[in-house]
Amino acid sequence: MSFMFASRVAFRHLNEVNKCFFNHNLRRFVATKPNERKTHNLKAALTGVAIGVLAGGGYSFYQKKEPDFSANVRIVQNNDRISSFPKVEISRKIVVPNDASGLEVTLFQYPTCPFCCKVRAFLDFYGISYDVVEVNPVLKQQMKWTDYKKVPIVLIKSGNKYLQFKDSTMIISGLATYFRDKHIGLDSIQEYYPISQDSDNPKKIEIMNKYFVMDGQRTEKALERDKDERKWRKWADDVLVHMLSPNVYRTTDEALQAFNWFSEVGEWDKLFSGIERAFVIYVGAFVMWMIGKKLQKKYHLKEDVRQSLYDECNKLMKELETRGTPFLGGQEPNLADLAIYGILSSIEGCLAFRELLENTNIGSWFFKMKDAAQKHDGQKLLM
Ligand SMILES: N[C@@H](CCC(=O)N[C@@H](CS)C(=O)NCC(=O)O)C(=O)O
Repeated sequence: MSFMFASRVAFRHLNEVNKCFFNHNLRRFVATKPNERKTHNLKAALTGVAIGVLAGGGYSFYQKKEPDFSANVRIVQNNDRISSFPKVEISRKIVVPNDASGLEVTLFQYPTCPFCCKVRAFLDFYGISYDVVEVNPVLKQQMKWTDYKKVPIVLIKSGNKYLQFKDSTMIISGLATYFRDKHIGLDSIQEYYPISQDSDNPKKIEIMNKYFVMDGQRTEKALERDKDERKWRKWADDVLVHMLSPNVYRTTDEALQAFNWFSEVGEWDKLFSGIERAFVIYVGAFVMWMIGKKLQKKYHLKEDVRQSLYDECNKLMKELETRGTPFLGGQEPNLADLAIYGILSSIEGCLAFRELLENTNIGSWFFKMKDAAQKHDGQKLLM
């Protein structure tokens, strides 16, 4: 394995989705199919990557310019649907008694991906039963049926077909729209969320209106509430989420601890052989520690990255104090509470989270949210 290849793999692909703690493109380190994996490939990869990483050759990717998305955009109808359920194994079923949604939902996810945690927070709070398909983060065989290459993705049964809801925010807004007004009909939900696609790079898509929950008959007051809810949902996606990687990977020890936790929660012992798992954990932790430093600069976090995380969480606490309500939604959590809770829950097993609890009051809100989600408190709102 050449130096260039190793450094490209280690850095460019790890950076691709830098918001996620573990960038799942480490798959290229491992042979293409489980039964084709060969130890010598792994050794070669390990050596090559180690050299690439240590020499720092992969840093070139940071100089790459982000493609200018708005330059050449076309709007396409969001009507992704498939006629039969893909041939994938359901990893587990979350069955909620008295599920009032009437929906058949399947969530394709990585367990510690913050965007997947957001969707789970929503589904759990509203007491929606769903099937989970754990996607192998390296081989991604479970995603072969779709052109969308990210998780979460949700399939919803509608008649004799399945609708694809892509992007955590759209999944939540789409379902919330449906619950607000079931007359809209499941099949029509996607129409509210057209896709803007970069003509030069069709894989680069953005879902329009994704923060909007649709409903034609909103009162003035409700419209104001919706606006506030969107503001905090956007804050969760655009600000809070960027606090995570630099904090979770603050030191090499923390990065290693985080990767061990991902391995435990993601049951990597079932996905990888012992040596592969150790490889992914050690190399991944090291690379993400380096990327965490870059992200700290990119998002202008303080020298002490913990402080930036505390500052952002304190903004939420201050807002709740000013409002005098337990949640941003008032007496009940709204979509903003659920998004923030979901994102933070993705680091619950990390030192950064424990220290966040010790240094801010966010725990009082966070555990109320956890309780509400676990007890499916939102179920009554659907009845
Ligand atoms: N905007 C998307 C972001 C989703 C995302 O970036 N997911 C990451 C995992 S955290 C992913 O699937 N990356 C591609 C990969 O792992 O190959 C959302 O909110 O759902």
